[in-house]
Amino acid sequence: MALKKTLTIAGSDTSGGAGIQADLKTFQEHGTYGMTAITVIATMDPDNNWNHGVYTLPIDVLKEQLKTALSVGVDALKTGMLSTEDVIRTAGEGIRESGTSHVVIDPVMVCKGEDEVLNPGVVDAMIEHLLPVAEVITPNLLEAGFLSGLGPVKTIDDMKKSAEKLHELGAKYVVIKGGKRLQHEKAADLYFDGDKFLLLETEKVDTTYNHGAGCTFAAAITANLANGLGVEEAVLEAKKFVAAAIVHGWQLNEFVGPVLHGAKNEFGVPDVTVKEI
Ligand code: PXL
Repeated sequence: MALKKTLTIAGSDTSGGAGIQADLKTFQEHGTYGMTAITVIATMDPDNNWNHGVYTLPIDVLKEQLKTALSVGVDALKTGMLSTEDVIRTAGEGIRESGTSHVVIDPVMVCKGEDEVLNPGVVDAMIEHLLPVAEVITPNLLEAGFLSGLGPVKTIDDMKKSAEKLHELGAKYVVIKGGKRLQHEKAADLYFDGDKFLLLETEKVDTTYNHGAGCTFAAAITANLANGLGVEEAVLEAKKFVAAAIVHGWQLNEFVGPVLHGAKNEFGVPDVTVKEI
């Protein structure tokens, strides 16, 4: 059987809920064949409040991985945590040279709970190397604010302005994840295709067990694109997938609760409403 092939260029989350671990689990749940190019290894310190260590792999090791995976050929790929300008440039060049058209850029700049941007130079590098190859970009509010240069994004109106800017910068489709910081009564994400805005809403879930939600959402979009869905449908289905995963988030230890990547297939999906705004 020929499976659709998906690739994640991202960091390893040793705790298993986010990063390439989230991506592979999500690819698998969508029946695609997942491959990886690992950029960094993230560790968490149980003796220091689960503080993250981020260890960037040598750039040649990333290049070898990209050569391996892209020589196979992929139906869709995503990026996640790219920790340095060098890593971003290498990923961007690899993607461009591969000619892959289904490219989902998840511009990870901070891990949940930590508000330091990985490294300030990454913003400009993402604009230069990743936005132009992005079929879909999936920033959270913070990342959308940095990339669009518009500063803090807090409202649906701010999200719309930021989405327009990211589209101008080259991303064909923009999906801004509302998350907890959004001033809105529902959990809402904004979709912009350069023409129309859609608001995707679910009921807010009162949980802190949502580690890996962003990676899982972007990975589900990637797998849906690989499976031949159009972008709008790929995003809507991915929103259902991640909403279910958040509803069934669970406690891994005293520090972290990951989403349940397989929740949609096991338990079904919560309601997602879509309206043009
Ligand atoms: O959730 C963002 C994220 C992405 N990638 C890796 C991570 C994290 C957060 O912990 O560790 C590797």
